[in-house]
Order: sequence, then C-alpha cells, then structure tokens
Amino acid sequence: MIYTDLETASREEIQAVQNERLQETVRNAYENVEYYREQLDELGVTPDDVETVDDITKLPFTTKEDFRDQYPDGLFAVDDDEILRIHASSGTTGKPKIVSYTEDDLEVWSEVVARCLAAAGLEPGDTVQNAYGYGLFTGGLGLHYGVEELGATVIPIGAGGTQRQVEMLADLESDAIACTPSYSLYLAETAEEMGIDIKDLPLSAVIFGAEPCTDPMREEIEERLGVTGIDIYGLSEIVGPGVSIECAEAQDGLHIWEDRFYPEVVDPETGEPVEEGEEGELVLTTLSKEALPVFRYRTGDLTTLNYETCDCGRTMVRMDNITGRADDLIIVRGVNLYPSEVEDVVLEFEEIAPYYRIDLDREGSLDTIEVTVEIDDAFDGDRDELHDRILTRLENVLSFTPDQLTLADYGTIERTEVGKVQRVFDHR
Ligand code: DLL
Repeated sequence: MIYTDLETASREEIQAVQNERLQETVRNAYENVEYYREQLDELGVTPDDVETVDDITKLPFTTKEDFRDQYPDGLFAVDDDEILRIHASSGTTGKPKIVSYTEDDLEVWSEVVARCLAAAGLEPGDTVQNAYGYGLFTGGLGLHYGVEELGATVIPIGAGGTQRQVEMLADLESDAIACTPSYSLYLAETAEEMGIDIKDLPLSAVIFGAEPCTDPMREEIEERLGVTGIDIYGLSEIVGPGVSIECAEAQDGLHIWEDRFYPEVVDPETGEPVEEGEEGELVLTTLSKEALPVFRYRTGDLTTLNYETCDCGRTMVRMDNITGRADDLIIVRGVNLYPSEVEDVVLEFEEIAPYYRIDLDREGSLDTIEVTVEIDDAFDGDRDELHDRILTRLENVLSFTPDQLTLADYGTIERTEVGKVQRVFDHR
C-alpha cells in the first residue's frame, strides 16, 4: 500500500518540495543555532545562497563529534518549552548524542514510520509486535507511534523476555514483529526449544533494522521464521527508525523518504560526492526537523543510491542495504576486513549456527585474530574435518589465515536479547 502520493511523484515534484524545505531548514538552523551560524559565517555562506538541493554542497558536514562537542543541547533550534520528547543514542565511547523533537517533528516521524510499515505490506487492522527497546533508544517509541499512525495494533512488548515474546506471537497472532535481525533468529531458536515452530504461526513479516543484515542472514531469517524480511533503516541524529525501508513488492533497496531526508553519497576519505551507483558513505540532511535541523550528517554507513523507479511504483530513491560502516573496518596486520565477510562464511555452512565472534588481540607488536563459531545442535559429524573446511573457506575469503578458529559448542556464544549485537571484541 502506498501511504502518501509523494512516494510516486515525479522527480521535479519531489525536488520542488526538497528545495523549499531545504531553504526553511537552513534558515531555521542559521537563525536559531549558534554553532551553525558560526560555521556558515566562516564559510561566507548565507541562507539566501542555498536555493535548491544543488546548492547543498555549500553547506558544511555535520559529524558525530559535533554532536558530542555540542552535548547536550548545543544543536537544538527551539526553546525547551517547545520540546516534547528527548531520545539519545549511545555509542561505544564518549557521551551519548542527545536528540529532540517538537510536536510537528513527532508527527512527521510517525508519518514516515507509517509509510514504512505500509511499504512493508502492513495495513490498518494488522497487528505488530514491537520488540525494539523502549526508552532512550529510538527503536521502541519510533515504531510504536508509526504503527498507531497507520491504524494498526501495536503490542509494546519491548526488547527481551524471549519466551514471552514467542508466547505472545502465538497467542495474539501478530502479522509482523519488529526487532533486530540477530534477535529474530534467536527468537526462532527459542521457539524451537519451546516446541513451537514460528513458521506455523500467522506471522508474515519481520521488520528488521538497527544493525546490519547480510543477504545470507536475511535468507536464514526468511526460511526459519517463514516470513518476508523487510529491512528498515534510520538513525537517532536524523530522526530514528523510518528514514528508509524496503518495499514488500521488490525487496530491492530501501526507499528513502527524500521529501524529509535528503541523501548524498560521498567518498568516506575525501568527502567528495561519488558517481551515481557507486558505493560511499551516506550523508543525510533533515528537510523538516524543527527541534534539531541537521546538515549533511556523515552517517558512517556505506551504501549506493539508485534513482530508477521501483517495481512497486515508488519513485523515491533507493539505497542499498547497509552491510558495513566506514568505522566497522578492522585492520589486522595491515589487512582490511569487514565483519560481514566472516558472517557470509558462517552462514554458508549448515553445520554451524548463525552466531560468531571475532576477538582481536596483540602479541608483542603483532595483531592476532581469533574467530569463534558455534556448531549446530544437530551436527554429529567429524569436528576436525569441519574445522579444516571452515578455515580453508575463511582463508579464501579473507586472504589471510586467522590465528585461531574455535568451534564452540552449541549455545555458548552469548545471544543478544536487548540492543544491538556485538560481534567484534577488540582487546588491542
Ligand atoms: O538504530 C534506529 C533504528 C531503530 C533503526 C530500529 C531501525 C530500527 P541508532 O541507535 O542511532 O538508531 O543507530 C543508528 O544503526 O547509523 C547504522 O549504522 C545502524 N543501522 C540502523 N538501521 C540499520 C539497518 C537506530 N537497517 C545506526 N541496517 C546507523 C544496517 C543499520 N545498519
């Protein structure tokens, strides 16, 4: 179901909306945020210089560091009494990034999430079990109000309590569950232990996001839960979940609601725009946020953009699934490695469960890397032979040999019930 006419509008119509909203955003930021005013003054740019989205490169980038430096509210553009909600995103280091919303911002957020759910194939009257964490994390409340905006029923169960999640799924016959991709697999595993096959339930979609999901992992989710896996993307600094989502019809890239969030893709090293269709770092500009307007935010997420009209009829640009972040890159003895490369290998082998961890350490001046995978419950073959086969495959894919490959017993790698999964442990 298409939720708003703009989703299928012509490029000219979309751009006209973008131009107008960009002008308002720049004016709001310039007039109300000292930090932005100083930045623009230094560059000699005035709000009048930004007339269309083609002028966007006149604006400076905003980074995670800017959020940290301006902690807690240096980037806010409205007075406290206009702020209805605060959320925060905690990184692995330093202070959290604090984000805020006016009444209008909350309405826009609910509307974009409702668009997402409609694109995911949900309709008024459907039921969604929302297993994202409620609280400062944007996942819980963000999805929550979007489900209500669509006119569907939300079950605000939140993260964790996995047995209860399974019971609720069965008893309340939800059409969809919203959770991280790794958690959906844990849910399937827990259900199996409880003697319930999720495939037999009415559940037809998992709205997964907040962390990367590779194609093999999506296949595993779809097969084990008997669902359509729909990837939803977003980040607190821009709004929360609801920046983009795949449509159920094509599942071929995530439609960015570009009347609200203007996307660019740049070379992560130089910051220069890449050619259309080339991979780079996603940069987003909010087009209607009142409380927290953000210019050209360096998301750190790697993707490509595709402006072709989708089979679903939507004209809004699609971004590729995010399987890596610029700062996910692990450098081991000078060799570049993304955790998703290890994940692809893990998911190729039926003999091992879809869980792994990577431990990095240093012996003397030398980096070491240990990969731990988990043997599937049903496996009763030769462990040594399996070990050698996995190691050979890892060597081929990574172009170096991990110092150690450990085959752990089933159930020994910690499952992530709440929050985002952590696969890499850097002890260096
Ligand atoms: O994770 C918002 C969200 C909640 C999105 C629920 C989807 C569902 P943050 O905690 O600020 O916000 O983290 C944002 O998470 O920059 C990406 O690196 C990563 N991320 C979010 N969605 C996806 C996704 C929420 N679908 C950061 N695929 C982003 C890959 C994702 N990575």
